[in-house]
Amino acid sequence: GPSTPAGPSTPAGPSTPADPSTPAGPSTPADPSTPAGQAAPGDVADLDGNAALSEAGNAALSEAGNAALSEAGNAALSEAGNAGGIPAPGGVADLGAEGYRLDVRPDGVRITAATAAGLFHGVQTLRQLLPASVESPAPVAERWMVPGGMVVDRPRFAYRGAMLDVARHFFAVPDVLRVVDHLARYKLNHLHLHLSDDQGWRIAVDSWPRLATIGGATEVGGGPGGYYTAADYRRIVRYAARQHVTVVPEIDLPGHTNAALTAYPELAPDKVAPPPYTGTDVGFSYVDPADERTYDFVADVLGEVAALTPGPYLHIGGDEAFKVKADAYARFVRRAQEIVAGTGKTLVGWHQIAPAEHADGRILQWWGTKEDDPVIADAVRRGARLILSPANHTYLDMKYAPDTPIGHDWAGLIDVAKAYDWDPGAHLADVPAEAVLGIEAPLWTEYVTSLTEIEFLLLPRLPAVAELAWSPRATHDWPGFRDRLAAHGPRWDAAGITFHRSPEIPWL
Ligand code: TNX
Repeated sequence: GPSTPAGPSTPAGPSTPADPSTPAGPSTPADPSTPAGQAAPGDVADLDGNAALSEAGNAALSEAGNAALSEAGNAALSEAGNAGGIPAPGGVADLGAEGYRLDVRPDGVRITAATAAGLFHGVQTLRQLLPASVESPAPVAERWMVPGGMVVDRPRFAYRGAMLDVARHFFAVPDVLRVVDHLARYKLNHLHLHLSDDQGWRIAVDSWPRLATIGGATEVGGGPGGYYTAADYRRIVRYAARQHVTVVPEIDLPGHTNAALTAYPELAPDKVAPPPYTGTDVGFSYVDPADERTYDFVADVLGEVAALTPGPYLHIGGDEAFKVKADAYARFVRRAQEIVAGTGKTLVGWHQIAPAEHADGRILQWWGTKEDDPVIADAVRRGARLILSPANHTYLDMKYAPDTPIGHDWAGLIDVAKAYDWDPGAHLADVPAEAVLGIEAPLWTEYVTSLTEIEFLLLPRLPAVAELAWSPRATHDWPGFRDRLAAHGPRWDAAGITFHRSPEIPWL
């Protein structure tokens, strides 16, 4: 209720090694109960050497939590340990599908959740309450002290994501897994993979094999490119699932298809294979919307990708098909929507598909830079839901500042304050907050060639995106966020993670 104490350890003070995703505070309707035994402000739990998570009666949940925690550091965790005398809390129903309750008392730590995802998120918060040295890949001799208190926390939005463009430059599986780690750390739960574009096709398709073998052999700048086999892709999906991250595959249609056309010229409007493309222009290519073979291709590809994908979403792109006339484009999108419906997946498309006929359950990913878009508002009235990726706030390929060595600036410069300074629930005129499924920060990679560069652009902006996606509006507070974020520099340093030392942040 409104009078619920957020807890003495609510990670909000500059002295707390805190979660940039502010846990839900006094305004949250989520707190199931006022805890019977509240720890006093000076309390700590000392987890030295024998920390373990246990959840009475649910081995699967405690296993998930322990796996997450054991990755965090050097202590040997065992199921035998216990969270001491902390009383079992009341019900977990109000914690929802992803919420958790974290109790830290002198005799131990308890994380309570209704689901494995909730427990996992609770462990991420606990991890941030531990000293920065736990992030070191090498064992460290240090006592693990956690500030005492109680946190009840659950997300504002169900969809919290980031996108990696593996088409402009190809990134091998280990790089993608590392990006998953970064998402999970900040309680983001979707990784959108942009799997095809003019410069490369990145996923093996049995029924159209040359897409990968020929279409995958290029990238921006003329490098060797690459593609994921089905086994590679499954490995990414499985790894992500263990961290409660859902992979959202995108096959960009009908534009951004030059790589596919080099492999299968019958899909091209003039039936001639174009040369491979290694530049950075957009909007010049498209599959022939007037040829039935195009729809066979779309059905085969989307069918195979759907079959590889346990998650609910299938993204069909739809952006920047500048050379396709509006009516042909709308007919193409309608057929693609029908094909996706046939796979049983929920369709996501860039917001350019909005004018095409509505399809049940469809989700538009909005990447505009204004705060008023009548075409989108109209699509929402017809039943579409939105993933918000405002390019001037969430595009991680934008430069931080004029002197940032890599990145675009067409949507403006995005420093951390700019990334943090918007409200997903009230961003678009005439779009109610209920239509917003969540937010996503895309990283396009025309100018990004390595994991180091990915991390440089992700961090420290990704935690800003994560806090907007997770925390209630009532806790939105730039000075507080800035100070909490500062404590993450030493954590990234300890973990060997590259980040941009944004001058706005008072790094510790
Ligand atoms: C626009 S945003 C694109 C991409 C580019 C990006 C660069 C969108 C759906 N399309 O093709 O990579 O700008 O910022």
